[in-house]
Amino acid sequence: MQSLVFLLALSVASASLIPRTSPNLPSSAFPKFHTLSQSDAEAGKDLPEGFNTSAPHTNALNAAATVVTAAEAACSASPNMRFEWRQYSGSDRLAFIAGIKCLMNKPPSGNFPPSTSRYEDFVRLHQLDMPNVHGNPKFLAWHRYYLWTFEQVMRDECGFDRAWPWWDETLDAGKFAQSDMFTNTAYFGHLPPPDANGNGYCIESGAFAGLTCHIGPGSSNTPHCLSRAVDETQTAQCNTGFVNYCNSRTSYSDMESCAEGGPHAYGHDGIGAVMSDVSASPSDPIFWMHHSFVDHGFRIWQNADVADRTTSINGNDHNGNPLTMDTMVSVGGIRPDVRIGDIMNTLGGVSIGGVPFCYRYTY
Ligand SMILES: [Cu+2]
Repeated sequence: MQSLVFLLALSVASASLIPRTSPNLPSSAFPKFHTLSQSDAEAGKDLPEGFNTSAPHTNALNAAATVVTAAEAACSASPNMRFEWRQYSGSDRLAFIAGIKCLMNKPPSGNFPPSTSRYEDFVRLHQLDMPNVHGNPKFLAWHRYYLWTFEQVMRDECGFDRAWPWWDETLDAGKFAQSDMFTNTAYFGHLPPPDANGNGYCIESGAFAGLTCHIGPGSSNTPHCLSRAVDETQTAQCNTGFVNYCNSRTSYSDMESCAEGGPHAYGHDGIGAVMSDVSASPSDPIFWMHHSFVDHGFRIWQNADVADRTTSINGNDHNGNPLTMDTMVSVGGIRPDVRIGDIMNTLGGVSIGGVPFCYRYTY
């Protein structure tokens, strides 16, 4: 027993002497998101078979679409609000950052090796699901549920009890680095431009200074520092015109293709380095803010025709199978598998593991 105590004391003492062992990987180590320019999108280059103007949505809920369920009525009466960062109070912001740090300091579940924390469970899940949930229309539905699951786990396991934030990137397009999310040292840490070789910098400011990422890059798992390398010409593509253009597409799968390759991909690549890693980008906590923006765009598209666009879907999954409202969406058992039909309406109030799926954006 005594020797065990001695060994523990020795390891604690030596831990503080160990130099930081998380290398700053070059930009080339991070597999970038494939981007689609607005002009190519407007020319329909992402849609080789043409625009799906007839919008043949697979509508499994047609008969029920006009019936407002009790769950939906209850949810609509008092939904959970997602507040834009600028409307989110200083105390809420700090609680949100603390919630992320709490998950980083919690042990992993053991279900997502080689994750080293509860937070990295989510990164590993994303890495494992990468091909299934990117580059096809399942992307928006899966990431909606993934973000919601992250929220629930922060609430359940870290006691987070505030409203959830979202980020209106259109207000920061072309000047992400000036946002106080990055400039205020209480939040996400700075957003530096790349060095002379085009590589990112390890983040040494903010709440996540010195963070080591153990998942990624790509499908590998090599410890590396949380790094960023902003390209504001790319963040400029997260603008209202591009978002509105994508949302002018009437079929779900056409809109999805534009949103994923457009503002979504430019936001990732624009922040750069770890965020530009398609597989393990959730290693950078700003991922959750970026995906709240992507989910917001999806919901705004749905709002233009709520009756149809929350009850139907189209397009094919990664394996070429048509998406329907009964297609299952999985978050690796962190929360129950759900039907796409359960999460298409953010105000549907469908009970998932006893918690209603129920939220709306402040605008
Ligand atoms: Cu993703």
